[in-house]
Amino acid sequence: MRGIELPAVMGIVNVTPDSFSDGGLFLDAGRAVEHGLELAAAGAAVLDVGGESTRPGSQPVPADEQRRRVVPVIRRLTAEVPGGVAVSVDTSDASVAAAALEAGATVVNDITAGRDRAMMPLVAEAGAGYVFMHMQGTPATMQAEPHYDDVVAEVGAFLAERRVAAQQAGIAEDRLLGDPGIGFGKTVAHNLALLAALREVARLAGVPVLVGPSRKGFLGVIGGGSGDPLPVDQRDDGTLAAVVWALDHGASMVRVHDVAPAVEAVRILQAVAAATPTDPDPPVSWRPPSATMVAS
Ligand code: PMM
Repeated sequence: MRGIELPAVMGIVNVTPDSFSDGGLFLDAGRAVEHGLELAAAGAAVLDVGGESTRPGSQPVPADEQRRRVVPVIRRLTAEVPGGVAVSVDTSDASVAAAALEAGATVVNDITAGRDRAMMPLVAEAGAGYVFMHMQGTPATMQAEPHYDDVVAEVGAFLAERRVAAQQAGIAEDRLLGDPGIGFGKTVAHNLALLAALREVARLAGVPVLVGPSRKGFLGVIGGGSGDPLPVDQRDDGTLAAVVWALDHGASMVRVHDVAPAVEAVRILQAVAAATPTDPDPPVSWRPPSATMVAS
């Protein structure tokens, strides 16, 4: 896999009839490719091609149908993006991952972090990149009653354990990205706790972290204030807020539908960081004058 400078933006190309925010839009391979080319032109470093919706309540898509959806799109994207772009396949099925790698993908994005026992050995053998994500339950049931005693510690420990498993399977550490799995078996409060403690999650994971807040339900709930939750098509501003927060609190990659604003956010955060002086003599305390001092 070609090295990717971090932080970076992963653009979402869902070749599905029912993904929660763009279901049906890009089911046709030609339209999916066109969309992927647009995301690459907008600055995506990785294009994540998926043939199975994982929205809450969704049922698994058979492997042959996933392959039918993603393989032609991956083949064309890897051939047609000027200058090349890394393509990942969003699947938890090793046979789909194998076909995608064969078609030119160089990364596997596995939302189950290796529940298919063939997945990690396959990725190791191919020398591919591997995104492994935390999820409580399965997409069909995960939002029924998510429960954690300490969501940050539990998700962090899971990612640490899966990182070790990936390394033991032979995947090089510098090809791994961990993902706390925003919205996958998590309440609004769980998602917020994970974002708030993202640096700690990354520390526990022991590898760079990818975050995928794009258009997810918690943004609708919070963005809507005390009124109704915002519908999916009104969550892009909230997504950008979450992206900026994540990038500024330890995320190395963000997975989004709307790539251009996230790329702009990366540029601006990097420019501000580069301009931030390192103060040789920082103030150690500040005591506003008391009322009596001001009077005298
Ligand atoms: N979210 C979705 C699908 N795949 N993969 C990773 N690594 N992280 C995520 O947060 C994630 C994912 C669901 O969103 P979509 O249906 O809009 O793609």
